[in-house]
Amino acid sequence: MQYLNVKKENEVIQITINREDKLNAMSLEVMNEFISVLDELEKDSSKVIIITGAGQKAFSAGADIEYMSKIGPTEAEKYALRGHEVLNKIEKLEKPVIAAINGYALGGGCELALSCDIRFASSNAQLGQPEVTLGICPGWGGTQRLLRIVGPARAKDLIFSGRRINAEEAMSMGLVNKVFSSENLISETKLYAKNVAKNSNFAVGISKMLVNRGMDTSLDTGLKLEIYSWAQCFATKEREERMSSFLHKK
Ligand code: DAK
Repeated sequence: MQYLNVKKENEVIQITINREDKLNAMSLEVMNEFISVLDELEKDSSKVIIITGAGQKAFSAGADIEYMSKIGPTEAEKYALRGHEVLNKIEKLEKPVIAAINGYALGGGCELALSCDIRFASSNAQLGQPEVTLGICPGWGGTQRLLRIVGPARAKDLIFSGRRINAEEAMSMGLVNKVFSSENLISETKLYAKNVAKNSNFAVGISKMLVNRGMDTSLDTGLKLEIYSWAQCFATKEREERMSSFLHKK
């Protein structure tokens, strides 16, 4: 891998976008590497994924503007499809994905973080959807995922103004879950990930699916889906073992 650094620590995988000199902007190559890594992670025994950016300055400054400035419609279509494919894969992966936002998360970088389940930010993080300043609207799900996370009024404020917000403001609107100092962001994120990894990955994975599906369905349908999913947990050996351990005070 040239643009992604993938590190495995027990059941936690850390993916680092490795283009520090370009503030981890995401070119087509970065997206292609994401597809390969995510395809592997779908099948392997990892339990929690962390995504971050190389260096202290950026999670990702977004889509690669230099690359976009040179391409025609054929490449643009490929780029658009790849971007959506990556973000949809992250969202549908039956394992929690945490964005450790260590600086700028702008445009496509913010959209990448939005496709993750949980967002932790460093105190120097800056988030935003500045696409309108470049003459485009958000294109990797920003209008849709931001809306679902912070609500329409806040999403419109961020998208129409293109303004950057700091970690504190992002937290006040529920865009990030927690803020840590730059030095502690990765260690705290790993600690959190390790704790999640101790739980049943089947139960965590199915819960992720239920919450995601619940955002786009009626309460009645969501509750029915929960009943069937809950019942499925009873087909797992792990559920049996975990309940038995509790009863035997192991
Ligand atoms: N793309 C390419 N290179 C970038 C970049 C980007 N997004 N952001 C920064 N860089 C590069 C700079 O060009 C510079 O490269 P060199 O000149 O050193 O070779 C290097 O990274 C360092 O950047 P700066 O010198 O600008 O660093 P500063 O500290 O002065 O400023 C900054 C940091 C983050 C404020 C600034 O770099 C900045 O404003 N960057 C652009 C942020 C931005 O507008 N991001 C949104 C990009 S648009 C699509 C779907 C979605 C999208 C596109 C297509 N389809 C459906 C096809 C998404 C669009 C976007 O994300």
